[in-house]
Amino acid sequence: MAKSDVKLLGAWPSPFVNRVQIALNLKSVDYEFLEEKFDNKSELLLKSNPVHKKVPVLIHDDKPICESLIIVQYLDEVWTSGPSILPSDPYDRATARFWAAYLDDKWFPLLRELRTTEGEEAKAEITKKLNEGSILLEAAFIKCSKGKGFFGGERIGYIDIAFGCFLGWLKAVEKIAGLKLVDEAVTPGLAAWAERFRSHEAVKGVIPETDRLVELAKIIQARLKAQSAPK
Ligand SMILES: N[C@@H](CCC(=O)N[C@@H](CS)C(=O)NCC(=O)O)C(=O)O
Repeated sequence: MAKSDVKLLGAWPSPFVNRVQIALNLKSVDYEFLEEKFDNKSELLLKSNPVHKKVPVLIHDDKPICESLIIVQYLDEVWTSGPSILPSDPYDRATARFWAAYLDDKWFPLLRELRTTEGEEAKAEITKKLNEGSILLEAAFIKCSKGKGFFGGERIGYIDIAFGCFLGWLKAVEKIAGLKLVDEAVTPGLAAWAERFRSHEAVKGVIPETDRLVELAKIIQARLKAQSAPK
C-alpha cells in the first residue's frame, strides 16, 4: 500500500493514537503522521471527526475512520496479510473486546483521575480501585495468554494493544503519585508482560518517554488549576 494512501491524525502524548500506531506497525503499513494541536485543530480533523473532534483519525484512501478501537479492528480486517490482531475464535474475540472496553471505560479514567485529583483520601480511594483493576487484569492475562507471553498468546493481540498503549501514562502516573500500580510482587504476570510489550519491535519508539509525559502532566495540571481558580 503506497504511503499516501494512509494518514493518521494524531498527537504524540495520546495513548489512543499510540494504540493505532502500534497496530499500523504490526501490520507493516506505511503511513503519514499529521500532528494535531488541541488548541488549534486542523480543518482536516474537524471535517474528518465532526462528532468528537478528537484524535486518532485514520484516513484511508480519503475515507476517515474514528475511534482507536474501531480503527484497530478496521486495520485488522483490511490488512489481512499481516499478523492477526483479533482472535479467530468468536468467544476469544468477545473476551478481547470485553477487556478493551473495560480498559477504556473504567481503568484508564481511574488512572487519569489519580493524576488530576488532589487530597490524600481521594487519591487512596482511586489507588484502591486501580489495584483491584490490576488483580482483575492479572487474572485475565493468565487466562487469555494460555501460558504464553502476551494476552494474544505468542503474538501481540487486541488486548495487548488496547492495554499496552497506556503503559507510558501508567509509568508517568506511578512517578507522579510515588507508587506502583503494576507491581512485580503482586501482579508478576502483568509486570513481565509490560516489559515484554514495551520492547517489542512494533512498540519501540511509539510510547513516549516517562519524563516527557510527567512534564506534560505538570503543565496540564497547572492549566486546570488556573482555570478553576476564582477570578
Ligand atoms: N475514545 C476515543 C478517545 C480519543 C481521545 O480522547 N483523544 C484525545 C487525546 S488523548 C483528544 O483528541 N482530545 C482532544 C480534545 O478533547 O479536544 C478513542 O479511543 O479514539
